[in-house]
Amino acid sequence: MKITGIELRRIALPLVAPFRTSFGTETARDVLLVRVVTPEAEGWGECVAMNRPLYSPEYTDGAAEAMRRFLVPALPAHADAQAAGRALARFKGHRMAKAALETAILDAQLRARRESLGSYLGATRERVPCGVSVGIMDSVPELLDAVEGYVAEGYVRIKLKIEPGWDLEPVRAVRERFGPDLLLQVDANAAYTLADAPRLAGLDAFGLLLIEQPLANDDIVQHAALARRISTPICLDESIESAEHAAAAITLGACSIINVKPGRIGGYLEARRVHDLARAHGVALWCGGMLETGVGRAANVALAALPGFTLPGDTSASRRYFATDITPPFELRDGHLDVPAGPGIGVDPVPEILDEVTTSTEWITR
Ligand code: NPQ
Ligand code: MG
Repeated sequence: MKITGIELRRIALPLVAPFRTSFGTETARDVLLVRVVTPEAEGWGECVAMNRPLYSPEYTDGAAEAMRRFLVPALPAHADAQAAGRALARFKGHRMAKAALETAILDAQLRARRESLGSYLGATRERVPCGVSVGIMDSVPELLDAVEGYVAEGYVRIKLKIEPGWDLEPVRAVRERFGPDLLLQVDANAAYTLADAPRLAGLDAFGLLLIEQPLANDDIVQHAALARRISTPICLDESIESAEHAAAAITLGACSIINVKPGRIGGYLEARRVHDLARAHGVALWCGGMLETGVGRAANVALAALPGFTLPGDTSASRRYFATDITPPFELRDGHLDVPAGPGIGVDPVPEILDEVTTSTEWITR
């Protein structure tokens, strides 16, 4: 496939409400989109980097710079997603930047041959059950109201963001209010250390599905030690940046569940590798979220339809985050989202909406 042009586009989308995690409070999403133009079709990719390196070392301006300076110039004139992935592999890190570029190429390639991303990846379902991630709040009553709203919308699983000072009390309150059948899990975004093991063991009483990334990004070994001291299953997010990391974490006993975010691990091809590996080892998977627009959300929903994704993901409806999405909105029906069936990622940005939220555009040449 000949790549005739690559456009970077920055958009700004306000969030419907501030989203607070242990690493900070976000009120808007500053997103970098990649559009790949070929003679047969166009393809879209969304870079999931935040505009500050609070979740991982990548950030939006850095991803754009990596693309324009190193990644795009390294692409062969003719490339499919596999060849692009190989050409980018010599550059260390920058997985979110690589993922966005590779996904745009994959989207163009699949649109050209009229195959859906779900079909290409090996999806076995037409719709996926959805969970929702609930931010840290100022008070427990406020949290209970938020959870009640999401349960009423149909979300089949609730994830509470936690941090030291906001953990046992909110979890106990939600468990008491919504009962033992609510699928409930927590995400610390790396806010604890192994010295907090006694406090984290206090969560064992609440029947949680899992605790996500309690310790630091590079603490895979310490997660294995923690796993021996608590009974809540450990799920890794930030720590897993590749299939190799997943293999190491599984071997060490650092996690029994993995949150797969294609952006964090360098793309959908690597996500399929993690899927196959984890499935072979009996490690459960679910698809995470990075407050994606419809472009990134569409691709995540396709991935979440693979057979190894046995837990509900953070693949929430568009309105969880945005009053107006740049694609037709993803809407929850009976707690599920439909997997797009059209070619490629199966959705297109609405030109008028896209133009309205665009803050800059730039063509990069090879
Ligand atoms: C997680 N996501 O699983 C992340 C973290 C996260 C849905 O909980 C802007 C951009 C704000 C990306 C906040 C969810 C974000 C972000 C949180 C990612 O750890
Ligand atoms: Mg997480």
